[in-house]
Amino acid sequence: AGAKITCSRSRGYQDFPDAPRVLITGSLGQLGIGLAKVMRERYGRENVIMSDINKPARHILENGPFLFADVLDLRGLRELVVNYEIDCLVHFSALLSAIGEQNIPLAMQVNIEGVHNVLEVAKQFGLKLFIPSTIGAFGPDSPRNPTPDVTIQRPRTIYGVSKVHAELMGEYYHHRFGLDFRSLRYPGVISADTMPGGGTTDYAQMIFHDALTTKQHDCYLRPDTRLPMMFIDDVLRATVDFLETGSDKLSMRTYNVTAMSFTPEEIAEEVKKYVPDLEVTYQPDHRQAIADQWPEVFDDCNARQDWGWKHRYDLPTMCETMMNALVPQYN
Ligand code: AKB
Repeated sequence: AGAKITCSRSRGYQDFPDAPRVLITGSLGQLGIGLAKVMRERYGRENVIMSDINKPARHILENGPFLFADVLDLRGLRELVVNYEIDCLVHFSALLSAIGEQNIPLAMQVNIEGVHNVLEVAKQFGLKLFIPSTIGAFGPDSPRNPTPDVTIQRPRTIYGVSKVHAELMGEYYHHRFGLDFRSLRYPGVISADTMPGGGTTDYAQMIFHDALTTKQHDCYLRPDTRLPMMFIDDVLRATVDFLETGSDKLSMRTYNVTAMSFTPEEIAEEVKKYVPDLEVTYQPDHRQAIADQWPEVFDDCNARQDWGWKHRYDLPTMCETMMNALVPQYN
C-alpha cells in the first residue's frame, strides 16, 4: 500500500505549514471527490488522502493520493493512520436511507461497526474526527417545521438509527476522552458530478438528468413532500469551515445545517424554466414513508451563530448552477 503516494510529510508541509493531513473514507461517494478537491486547494494535494473499497476512475488517481481502506478493518485503518501520519479523519463511508432498508445487516456493519472502528482509531491516535449525520436522524415524533438541533430523535430507518448512534458515540468520546469529534446533520445534497447513491432525496438530483435526456421525470414522492436541501458547494464549504473552527467557538458537537426547503412540485417548476416541455409524474413508493418522517424545514440557527454558517445557494441559483454544469455534459 502507498506506492502511489510520493510526497513526504515535510514536502507537503513546506507549502502548507499549518495544514492537517486528512484521510477521507468512502471518498468515491457523492461528497468525497468534491471535499478532497476543496481540501487539496487549502492544505496541499498530498495532504488529503482519498480512500474507498471501490476502484477509482483514472482521473481520480491522477488528482492526488488514493488508497484502499475498508472501514471494517480496524488494523488496516490503524496502519494507514500511522503510515501516512494522519491528523484528521473524515468518515464518509455509509449506506444511505433507502438502500440501507434493503440490506440492514450490511448497513449495521458499515454504519455502526465502521463508526466504532474510526472512533477507536481517532481516540488512539488523537485525530480530529468528522462523521456526517443527516435529517434522517429525526423521526415521526420530532418537530418537523422547524426541526431544532436538540429535540426528540426516534428515527425509524436503520440509516437514521445508525446516525443517531454515531452522534451519541462521538459526543460520548468527546466528553469521556477529549476526542475532537464533529458532526453536521446534512439535508439532501444536490450535485452535478456524481449520480445519487440510494437516498430518499435522490429525486432532487435525478430530475435534472431526466429533464436533459428523456424530458420525463417519474417522481417517487408526492408533489407536496417538503424536505430540506443544500447544493454541494455549500455542503463542502460548511464542512471545511466547521472543521477549521476553534473548539472554543463550538457550543455543541453536532449541528444542523441547511440552505433551502422545497417540494418536488416546486423544483419541477424551477427546472421547467430551462426545459419547458419537461413532464413530471408522481408515483410514491416506499421512500414516501421515509420522507414523511423527516424534517420539512431544518433550523440551523446554532451553526449560523456559533461558527458563522451562511448558505450561498437557494432553489433558483442551485437550479441555474446545475443546468450550467449538466447541459454541456448532455450536448
Ligand atoms: C438520504 O436521502 O438518505 C440522504 C440524506 C438526507 O441523508 N440524502
